[in-house]
Amino acid sequence: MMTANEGIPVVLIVDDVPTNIKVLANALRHEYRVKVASRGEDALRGARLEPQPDLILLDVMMPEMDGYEVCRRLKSDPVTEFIPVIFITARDTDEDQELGFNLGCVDYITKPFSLPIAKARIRTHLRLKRQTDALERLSHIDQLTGLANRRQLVTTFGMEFKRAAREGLPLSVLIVDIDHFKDYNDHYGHGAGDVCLCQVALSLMKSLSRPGDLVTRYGGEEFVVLLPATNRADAYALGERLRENILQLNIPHAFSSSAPVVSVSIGGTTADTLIDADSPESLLERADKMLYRAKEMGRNRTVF
Ligand code: GH3
Ligand code: MG
Ligand code: MG
Ligand code: MG
Repeated sequence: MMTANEGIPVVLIVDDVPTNIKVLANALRHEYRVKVASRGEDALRGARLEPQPDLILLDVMMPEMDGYEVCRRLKSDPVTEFIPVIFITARDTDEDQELGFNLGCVDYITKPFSLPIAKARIRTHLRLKRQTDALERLSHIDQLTGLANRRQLVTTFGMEFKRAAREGLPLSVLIVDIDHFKDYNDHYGHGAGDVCLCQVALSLMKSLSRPGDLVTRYGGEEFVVLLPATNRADAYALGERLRENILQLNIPHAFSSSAPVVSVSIGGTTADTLIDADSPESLLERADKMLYRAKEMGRNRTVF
């Protein structure tokens, strides 16, 4: 997955002829951040390096690796596959252009070309890229709390699960559920309920310290915390810390039987080494069973 650039778009120009690069770079550098490469290998490297390009202008005829091959490799690398490519080339037959589009380019500009028209097409594709990035970001974020959402959890959990299996590392999961939240809504109002959800979300986020940890809003008043490379003892201790930090928010909840303030129950599970029968779903099920037990035992506690 690639990270989107904030602010000025980054354009990578790839051409083996320095004057060609100069012409394009001069035309674009006032509007964009320009990166250049004169060889296919350098282009592939430059496409992976931060800041990643938002658009690649790709010459076809180059010694060693030609532009078509560069495009093929960009599109088969998950890190670069979504960067739009525009060919700019003297290879102008229908077959050439068809090949270019089949390889996944978004546009094909034949030389000689009109600079204003090329710039207009570049602008169009950068606008589309910005819109796609914005939608991509939104699709993984919960609107109310700003946390990652369930869709993001599914993606990340799948990746972390595979990684844990490959590297033989433990993987822990927590489900955090607000206690008596229906009563909270009923007595304080839905608006106050929303504010409470945001405060709990922020507390969870702030309580996690490792960059690999992920906290997501899983559903209404339920949050799932994914803890890669974390053993049972550490995951339990973290659960207790999350729970205590939420208690300490001191959000009054006069209608809760577990505490006079908003509290959470946490169900957790750890796969020390993953076995064949395990899956992200089975781990979540186990955590959910533990959550149920925590509720039964009186809430405001962490159960593994
Ligand atoms: P328990 O202690 O057993 O978890 O009880 P509970 O009342 O928290 O559980 P229940 O599942 O009965 O109720 C969950 C409540 O969460 C009901 C629903 O109205 C509320 N809720 C879910 N999503 C939102 C939301 O986005 N905003 C607000 N304000 N409330 C929400
Ligand atoms: Mg060339
Ligand atoms: Mg619930
Ligand atoms: Mg609840």
